Amino acid sequence: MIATVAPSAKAARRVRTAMERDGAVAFEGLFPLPLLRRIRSEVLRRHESGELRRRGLVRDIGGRYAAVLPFTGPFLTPGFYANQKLHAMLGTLLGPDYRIGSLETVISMPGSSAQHQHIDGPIRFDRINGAKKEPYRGDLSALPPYAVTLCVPLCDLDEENGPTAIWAGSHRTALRARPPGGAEVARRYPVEYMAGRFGRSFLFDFRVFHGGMANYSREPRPLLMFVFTRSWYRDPNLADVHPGVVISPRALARVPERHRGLFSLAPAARRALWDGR
Ligand SMILES: O=C(O)CCC(=O)C(=O)O
Ligand SMILES: [Fe+2]
Repeated sequence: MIATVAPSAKAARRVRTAMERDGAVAFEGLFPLPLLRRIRSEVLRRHESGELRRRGLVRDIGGRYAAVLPFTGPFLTPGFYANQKLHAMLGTLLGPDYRIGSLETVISMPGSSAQHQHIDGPIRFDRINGAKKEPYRGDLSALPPYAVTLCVPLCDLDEENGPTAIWAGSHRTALRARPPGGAEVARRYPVEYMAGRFGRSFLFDFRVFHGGMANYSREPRPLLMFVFTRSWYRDPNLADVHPGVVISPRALARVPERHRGLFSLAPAARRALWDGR
């Protein structure tokens, strides 16, 4: 069963063990509820105005949509983006120079169907040999994580509005020479539905097989997806959009210097080499 951990700097080792075993770990009370309520209002306001939908990312959705969120308002609280308990744990998973890969929301609309089982981003070392694709045959299954997502549901989650299903332990097969199909994953790994009260969150490895369940309720089901990566990893889901990390130069200047490296993928953090290009 996927472990639930009371987050703290001391829990870092338990989190690493759980992530190695299951590719996922759940937290109670990582963020204070008043902060999460402010975040929920901000996300719902942007959803209801239609601006998120207009900026939606294209991917398999089954009636849900994903959109990049800007770091404004409640997202600029250091207790959110540089949450101490979270960051003690991220360092043990991703090494010291990890950064924010993106901040997204996934809104599953009433009537949305179950999402197909998928992983968010494998690394592949396939090569072309003549007309054939040749996979890398070495065993990469023990590689440490290169990207993880902190999933923060912005409501209570149950079978009715659709928790995220995770096939615990399946992250270890994603980098096989031939990744397994859906049937093999379902046969070999126990599925867990990450239901729970508002305030519970969970971290999952980019390689773990997962998918959102159907929303049978009458309300939209908003999730935050806060992605952290090693410095060299680029999220393939953002290959066609710019920017993946949205923060204004003014807001970035107010981020304490010790946290600024987290935002190094944002255009505001980068030196322009050629004007206007
Ligand atoms: O909607 C969910 O529960 C999961 C969404 C997801 O995994 C994705 O959009 O990549
Ligand atoms: Fe996903």
